This record gives sequence, C-alpha cells and structure tokens, in this order.
Amino acid sequence: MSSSVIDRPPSSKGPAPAQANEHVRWRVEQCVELCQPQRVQWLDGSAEERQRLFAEGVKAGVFTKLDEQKLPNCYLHRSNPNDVARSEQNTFICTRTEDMAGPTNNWMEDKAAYARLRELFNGCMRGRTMYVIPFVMGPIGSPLAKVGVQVTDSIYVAVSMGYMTRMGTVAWEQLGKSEEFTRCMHSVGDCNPDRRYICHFPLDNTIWSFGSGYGGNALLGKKCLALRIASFLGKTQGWMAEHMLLMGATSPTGEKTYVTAAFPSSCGKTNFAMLIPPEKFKSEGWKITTVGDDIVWMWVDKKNGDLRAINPEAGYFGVVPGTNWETNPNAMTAMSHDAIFTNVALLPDGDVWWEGKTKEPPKECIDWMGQKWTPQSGRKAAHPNSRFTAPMINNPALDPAADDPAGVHVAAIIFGGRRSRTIPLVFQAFNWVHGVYLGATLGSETTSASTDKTGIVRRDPMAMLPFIGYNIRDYLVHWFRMRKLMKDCPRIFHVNWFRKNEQGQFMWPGFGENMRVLKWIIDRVRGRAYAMEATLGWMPRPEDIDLEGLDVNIDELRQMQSVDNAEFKHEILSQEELFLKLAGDLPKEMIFQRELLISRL
Ligand code: OXD
Ligand code: MN
Repeated sequence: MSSSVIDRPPSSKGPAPAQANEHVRWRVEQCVELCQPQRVQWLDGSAEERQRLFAEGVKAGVFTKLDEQKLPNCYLHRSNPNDVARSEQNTFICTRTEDMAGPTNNWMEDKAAYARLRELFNGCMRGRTMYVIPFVMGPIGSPLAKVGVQVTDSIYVAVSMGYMTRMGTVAWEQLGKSEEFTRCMHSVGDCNPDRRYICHFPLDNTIWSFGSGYGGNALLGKKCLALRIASFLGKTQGWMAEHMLLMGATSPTGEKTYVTAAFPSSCGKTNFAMLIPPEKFKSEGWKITTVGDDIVWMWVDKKNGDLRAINPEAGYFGVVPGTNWETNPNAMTAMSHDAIFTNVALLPDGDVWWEGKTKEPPKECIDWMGQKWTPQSGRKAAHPNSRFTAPMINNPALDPAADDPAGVHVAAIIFGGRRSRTIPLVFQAFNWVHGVYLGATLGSETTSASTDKTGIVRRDPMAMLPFIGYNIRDYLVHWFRMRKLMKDCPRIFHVNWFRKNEQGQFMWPGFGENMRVLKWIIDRVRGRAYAMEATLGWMPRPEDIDLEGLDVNIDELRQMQSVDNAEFKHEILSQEELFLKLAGDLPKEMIFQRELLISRL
C-alpha cells in the first residue's frame, strides 16, 4: 500500500486515506491552512514507504546512507549544532492557570501560547511537504493505548516516528470514529533557539512544537505525549505514566519477575533494561528480557488489585557514547541494522564511531558536525548526546510480552540516581509511602553531557522533573493515592551504581554485574531473601549479595552499603530545594516521612 500524496490545495476529501475519520481530517485541514505546505503526504507505515522516505531524505541531504555490508539499511543524520538535546527552557505546560503547571514547569497561559505559536506556524511549511503521521502509543488493543496524529515538515521525524511508535494504518483501526487522539503539530521552522517552543496543552490533548528537530522535542509521541500529556491523563483517569524502564527476569526454574526502574536521563536505563547476566548467573539459567527502556504506563488490574504495565513505545532512542560490545551487546545488535544514527562520527569506510565504542579511536573520521577529525583535534568526534534510533524488534532480548495488550505484572519499582557519595548500593523502602518519599527525593549528579558543572546533586523526583505535565504537588498526591487502588503493591527499592571510593574510583562494576543486586531484589519480592532493618530502609547484609566470580570482596561491599549519619544529615538538608519549591503544598506524607527519617538518624 502506498501513502497518499497530493499537491495543494488540500481538501478534507482529497489526500486523506479512507480510514482517517472526519475529526482527524478536520484537524489536519486546520494545520494545512495554517502552515500552508506545498504538499501533504499521509503516511501508512509500510516498509516501502519507509524506504521511499529514506531515499528522499538522502537526496535532500538529511540522511547519509551508511555502508550496506557493515550496517544494512542504516542512515546517519546530522542535526543543526544548536539543536542537539531537549531544551527544557523552551518547554511549556500551557493551561488556564499557573497553578495547574505548578512550581517545577515553565508555564504559559494557554490562549497566549496558541496566539504566539500560531504566528510562528503561519506559512512555515511553504514550499515544503507536510507529513501526516498517525501513530499508536502502547500495544494495539491495550486498554491504555493512545492514538496520536502528528503533522511535521521533518522527514527525519517522519521515519523516526515509524521506528519509535506503532505508526500508520494501524492507528486508524485503533481510533475508529473516535475524536480521542492527541493532536500534534510540529515544524522545525528555521531552527532558531530564540523561536523554539515545545508547548503542551493537557486540557486540549494537544502538543505544538516549533523550532527544533531533536528527538525529545520533535518525536511528539515520546516525552511530550507518553510522559507529559499521559501523566496528566493518568492523574485524571487513575493510572500512571512514568520515566521508567521495564524488564523481565527469568530464574533458573522459569519463574518470571518484572521490575520497573526510574533513573534520570543518562543514568543507564537502557543498559539496565538490556542487561546480560554475568557468566555465573547465565550458566545457572538466569535471563533478562526488555519490555522497554524509557517509559512505562501502569494501571491497577480491577480483578486482583495488581499493578500492571506496558511500554508505550515501539523503539529505542538511546545515547551511544560509552556503548560497546562489552557494556551493552544487545543495544549494539539492535543498532546493527535498520537504525538511524544522529550526531555520531562517520568513518571513511561508511561505518560509524563514537567515544567509547572502541578502546582506540580511529585515525581519522568526519565528526558529528561534518568536519574532518583526528585524535589530535582536541574535541569529541561524536556529540556527547549522540543517539541511535532502532525498532525494539531489533533487540535480541526483547521480552515476548512487549506487544501484549494486557501488559505485565509489576513486582518491584526501583529508583536510582548517579551519586558518588552518601547513598548505598541498594536498600528497600519500608512500605509504599516510604518508597514514594524515596522516589520524590531522588537526587542525581549532573554529568558533563547535560551541563558544564559536573557533580552537583539535583533533585529529580521519580526522574520525572522535566516530564510531569501538571503540578508536582498533585503528582505526588497521585502516587500516594495509587496505593489505595492496589491490593499487594510492588515493593520499592533504591539503588546507586555510581558510588566512588576515596581514590575517586567506582566501587561497583555496574553493567551486567547489576544482576547480583537485581537477584536480591527479586528474592526480597518473592519472600526469599534476608534484610536487616537499617536507618534508610531494609538492607541486605553483605553476605546476602552473591559475589561469586566477582572482583569485589565483602569488605568493599560493606563499604558500599555504609551510611554515614553526619553525611546523611547534609543529604536531608539538600532536599530543602525541593521542599521549598513545594512550600505549603507539600503532601503531609512527605513531611512525616522526613521526620521519621530524621528520628532514625
Ligand atoms: C531521553 C531523555 O532521551 O530522558 O530519554 O532525555
Ligand atoms: Mn528518558
């Protein structure tokens, strides 16, 4: 089946495929009138269409085809150097009142935002093609699956949406005659950071994004819909949209346990979700499978009060620097064919490279900005936030339930950040309310990838700070209230893979070895592992973590698990930043948990 293409003038009857309902046609027509594209192309999501889009993109200089032998059907894209990351300062929640957006979001009055963005979108696609992208977030047929329709003038966005979502004709089938779909309008415009706006209108189920082609700002199904809009819908409808990976662990006896984990951006969610167990565990029969690496939607099963989850996405948009065949072989396989690389370096033989891909850098390459590069150049060859985009079916460890509309049962929720001091390797919350407090006060050190100042601890509640689509006060209350809908709620844990010793070296090897910590977590959930009551929560004794075959001894583990009370008092003081922001709006559970913690110290 081929996508429908028509030259202007558009008509509601003209280019739209027969399955697109009247509500969609009308909305798209409004976008066409405003943006005035030369052509409108409705996408059907077929493989032929994708190949045609890639070919057009190569002709237009948007994509470079990579070597077909080394990287079959893979393409390189270089973004505008001013457009390489999510721009939180340009991201807005647009509502009637500022209180609806709360103290942690940028806010614009909705009417004012529509007016400002209408000016920018007016005529912005003259001479260009508008792609109409119908997509579904979530497995087809899932009670939580949501349809979106995005118009865009970016061919990079059009093909990326095909990997990241269930895109094309399936969306019309899922939508039927309903008008319940997220209306997404996007234009790269002139890619001027001063005219860059990523605006969310949760009350209208609408996203307007102008002036950026970067994934998190432009693939509107991802952060914008699946987190910001969905978190708002979840609060209103009694479910949750979270910045979490979702993985399955199969034990040697075939018992399957699913856990979610919330880590801030660049803290290794993709690596953990694709973990390969160390030799000892592998030979015993342990296996890890990935449901998702970035976002989960969770709801309570009315039949038994269990928490269930799906991954709304269909692909990965992962950071590549540091990724190699040792740190994440599954990700390397996932990007070895049918993938898009953004802002990596190009090798003379049509392969790609990034810092950390190989021990030795290449003798020469073309860097992410298209300049000749050698190791002597004194700059990075790939951008620190360079990415791969690949469909999840490329992952050899994809969980069989990744496409299951019924989702999976969530047995544990793990929170974690990047902390070189203070925070132990692992502990378990005393109960749900305590766990929510741990998530709400989650801290992580800034990395050089995100800011000039490294090592500063930022509070990032549930790793959702940039993604909560409404007032954080109501978000925390929603977390506390969800407990009441559940019968046997998931156990909540806190991990820190990044603690350093006096010499500044990481104490825990991380990556596949994290399986050892996960095994304790699973055994706790299953009622099999010991834990002692400690200041911060339930803690394994050093002998409760299996260290066999690992170059870490029990004393070192004891050190990783140690809590210095004086240091922890500083930790509590550093949480003030968040508490002050919430001021008089802090849910009382937060205040009580903090008091209890202080009294335990
Ligand atoms: C991401 C992010 O791209 O969290 O997933 O920034
Ligand atoms: Mn993310």
